[in-house]
Amino acid sequence: MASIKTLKEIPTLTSLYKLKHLTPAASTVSGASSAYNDKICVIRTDITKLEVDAIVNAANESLLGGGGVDGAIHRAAGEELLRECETLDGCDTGDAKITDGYELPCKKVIHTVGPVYWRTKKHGKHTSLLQSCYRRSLDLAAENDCKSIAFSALSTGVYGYPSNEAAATAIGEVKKWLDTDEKADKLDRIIFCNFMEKDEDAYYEWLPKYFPPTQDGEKHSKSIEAKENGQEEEGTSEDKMVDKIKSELEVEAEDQSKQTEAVDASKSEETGQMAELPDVPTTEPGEHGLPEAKKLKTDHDDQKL
Ligand code: AR6
Repeated sequence: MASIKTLKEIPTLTSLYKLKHLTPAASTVSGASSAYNDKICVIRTDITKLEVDAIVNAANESLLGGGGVDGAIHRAAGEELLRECETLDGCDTGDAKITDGYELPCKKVIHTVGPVYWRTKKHGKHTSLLQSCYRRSLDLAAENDCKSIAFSALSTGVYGYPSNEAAATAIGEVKKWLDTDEKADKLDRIIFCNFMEKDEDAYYEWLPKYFPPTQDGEKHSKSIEAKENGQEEEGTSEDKMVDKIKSELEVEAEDQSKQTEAVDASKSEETGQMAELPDVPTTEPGEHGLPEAKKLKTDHDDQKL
């Protein structure tokens, strides 16, 4: 069962570059910057276990719960969340609304409604609607004094948005938001919380294109490499923090390798509602120990969910 993760246990891009889990991209997008590498995080875990200020739910227009991450959030938050959602009068696709977190470890839940891919693509609206979900959620977090926000991979489950396209859009919009006015100062951490390997892969591909490592990060990578080669050197407190995350991730990866139970990839609770459903996780979150950092060791790469 996944345990509660505090901010300290969620690695930033800076840490991931130092650990060499994240590798620099061959080419970057125009305007790429490492300025936010201490703010942006990526993790693969159950979002209901994150002790952050706000988590972002991939809801539907009714806001009255559903399957996927929405179902997991409602189950973990308890009945009171539904009671508050009933007062909100639904939510348009591309918009977002905020509630308390109730029994969740986070303070607030931001409910946003992502686009149904194949329906909105017909009208060329899929990208702008997904961008709007990220922008509105970030605005709501900032307006409500939330300093840390964790996004689920909006629309990539039942709503069928291809993971690669969704990750590029999400990362691009977050960067644009951070680059606007003084908005970057309003949030300390923005976490991309994935659940499926396909989404994690997409983020690992796109994050380095928007947020490349710094020169300093490269220097740290070399110092870790030197340590691994037995060349001891005085460790800074930052190095110690990286070492701590590294050993935690190694334990988790080891647990994962021992785990024989496969994730039940049966259809979501909404299969009756939508045709051509993509492969979405429906296992009760926490029933299986998803690895928080599959990227730690390549010997797990063939271990598909
Ligand atoms: N923690 C983090 N991510 C999760 C979790 C979890 N516990 N469970 C699933 N995901 P989906 P959508 C990921 O289908 O595509 C609901 O029924 C999942 O792997 O939850 O926006 C709503 O009520 C995927 O990457 O949301 C709507 O009707 C991501 O969450 C509809 O589904 C989103 O998958 C919304 O569809």
